[in-house]
Amino acid sequence: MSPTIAEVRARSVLVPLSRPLRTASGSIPAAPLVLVDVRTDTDVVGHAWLFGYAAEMLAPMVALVGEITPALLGQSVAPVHRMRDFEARFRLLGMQGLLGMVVAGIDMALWDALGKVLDQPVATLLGGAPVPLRAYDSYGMVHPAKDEAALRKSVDSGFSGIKIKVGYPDPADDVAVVRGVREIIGPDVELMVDFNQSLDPPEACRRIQRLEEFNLYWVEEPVAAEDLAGHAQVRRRTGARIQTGENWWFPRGLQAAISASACDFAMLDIMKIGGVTGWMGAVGQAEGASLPVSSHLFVEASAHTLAVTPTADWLEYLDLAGPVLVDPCRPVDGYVTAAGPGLGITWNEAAIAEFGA
Ligand code: SMN
Ligand code: MG
Repeated sequence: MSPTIAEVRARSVLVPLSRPLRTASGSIPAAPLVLVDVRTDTDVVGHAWLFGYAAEMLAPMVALVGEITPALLGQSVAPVHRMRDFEARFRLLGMQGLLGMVVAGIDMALWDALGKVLDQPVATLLGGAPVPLRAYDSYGMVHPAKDEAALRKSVDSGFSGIKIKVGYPDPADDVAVVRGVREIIGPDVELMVDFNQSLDPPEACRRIQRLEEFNLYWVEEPVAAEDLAGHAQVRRRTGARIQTGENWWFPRGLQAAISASACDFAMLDIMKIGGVTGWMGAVGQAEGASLPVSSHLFVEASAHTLAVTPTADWLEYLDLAGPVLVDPCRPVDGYVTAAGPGLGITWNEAAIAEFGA
């Protein structure tokens, strides 16, 4: 008899960041997270967390969990079936935005609960197993001189990739910062840059051409996430390897980008792509299109799904939830390995009380 859902609850926290998170499209002073718990009829509790991007999103996300979950009570802890139910229930509205995020959080918490019931990591439930995944250390906008020690520490700790955010008001600053970081990390560490949707296609082409000498591994979100034609235009005109996807909603978001030839890589955000279930619906499309897949944020959950992704490329190491977790997922020699059972998420209740929002 499979366990059933007895209770779903959500709480919100504002978690301090280990490093400032400044992007060309805004800064994030602290991580606004929604913590989702799904308790089963056998009193196993599945956990997941969601990134709200802005503190003012926390209350509506918590309220949304409360509004949409009564219909789940008594249903089986079968995340794929529950996702089908959500898809049918919200067909007219469409699942994106805060609703998409909350549905994904419930999905992740259900997978965590299932793993805990079966005492298996989610990667194992998915037919694989936790494996070491190469990770890149992900920074915001940096100042090479001020951040040199941190950058050197990242490389010395084993990271074989570093990502920085660019898109300064003055294009010359992009060049100066990328040059400075390349000089610090050396020629053998992969360097990715992320414009965070800050440019229009002509400006993106101009700026990318000025960065050609630095052997970038990828150029991420040069234009607005939803401007797939713009991404394709920049990719065609510059020859740069374009990364995008952190803002795709559910697997069809990936499908649209593939149809538009928008990118060379796919970056799946396990919240916006629809949780573990959504991620697994996307990876076959990525494989069919020969798109290397990297994760976006969500270190703990992504380490499970990336482990069973046929075209797995990089795990993004940017820790958001660590302060509210017992035993957060930490990189070892530049690699991250998923922990279990479930997604390996256990709350640090004292920290949650401290950071409650
Ligand atoms: C990013 C965006 C928003 C919050 C954190 C990080 C960034 C990334 O686009 O790719 O890490
Ligand atoms: Mg990004």
